[in-house]
Amino acid sequence: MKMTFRWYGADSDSVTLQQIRQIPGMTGLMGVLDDKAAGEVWTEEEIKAYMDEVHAAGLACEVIESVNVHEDIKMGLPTRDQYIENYRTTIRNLAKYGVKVIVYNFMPVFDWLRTDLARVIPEDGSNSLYFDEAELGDMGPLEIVKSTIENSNGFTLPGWEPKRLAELETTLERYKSITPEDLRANYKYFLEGIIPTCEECGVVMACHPDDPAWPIFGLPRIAHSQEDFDKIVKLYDSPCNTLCLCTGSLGSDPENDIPSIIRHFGGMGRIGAMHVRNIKYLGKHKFRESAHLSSAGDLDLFEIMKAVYESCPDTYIRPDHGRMIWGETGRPGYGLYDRALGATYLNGLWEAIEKMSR
Ligand code: DNO
Repeated sequence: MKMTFRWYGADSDSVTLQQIRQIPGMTGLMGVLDDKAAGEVWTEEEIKAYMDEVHAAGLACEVIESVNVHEDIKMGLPTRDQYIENYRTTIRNLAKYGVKVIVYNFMPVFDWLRTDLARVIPEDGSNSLYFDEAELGDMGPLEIVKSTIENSNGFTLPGWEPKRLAELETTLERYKSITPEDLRANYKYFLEGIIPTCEECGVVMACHPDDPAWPIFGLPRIAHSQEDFDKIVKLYDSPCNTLCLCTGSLGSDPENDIPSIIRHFGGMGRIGAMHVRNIKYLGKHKFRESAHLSSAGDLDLFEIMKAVYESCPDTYIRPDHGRMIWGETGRPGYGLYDRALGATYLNGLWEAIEKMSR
């Protein structure tokens, strides 16, 4: 298991590389070029500048996240071929700088979605990301986007780039005639376009699950259960077509048995990366993100790490979103302290599992 940390770049992260380097056991990053819009080529110069900075700080960066897929690809528009070509160029460019895994998603319009970015946890006064479907209904898509941007402390959030959101209304309208089957067919077309390139240059694609793990605003969503991912891995049968197993996204639906899903896809060699965090269920389609510790939420992190150990021990892991604690402010979900505690806890579980398995 390689422990990593998400970092948005010196200009758009409240956390520094030096701080990340000092987290025990931290080997590298899941990096991102935060200002790239979906569909744009990530140029060699941009990638090199990011990598040089990361390497100079003594960290590796073999995983890149959020190479976002243009909506025209998801909607199957004729303009998709150009965007797929751009995606191929980005894959080649990233491979030249040592990238082995690309984490992306195939969610229409929205990446992850929450109704509150800083819900106070009454027990200890910290705050975390929170979701309540009832609040979502009251707000509607435009309002939720507006409030997400307004409450993100000035940081852009993954998948919420302003350029993409400017056309929100038109895009939502267009999706009305797209069924989950259409979306899957468009996904297949995309994979047929890019996986041969991945095979050529040794890069694995890892699809992030829908977050939360059910359809929202009537949009088609096809990546939130074992059954969904069974279909996805079959859309293009290649070891380069994998999933990024995000415990908190899949885990937002209590029906998803995370350790068993890890064993299922890990055993097939189809887990390219993992995001590990915990969730506290508060009712149907209502949850908040908790500290990583098993007893703080409803997921069993020991069982999760054990399943990783047994079925995909070499995967990349990052502690996922953290709460805001000790007065820290920053990008919601992406402060330093609680994610560092999360990494330390996961490393502790790992050491115990490893030694007990000898
Ligand atoms: C949320 C992240 C996601 C993830 C993307 C990958 O915090 O886990 O935004 O990076 O879905 O495309």
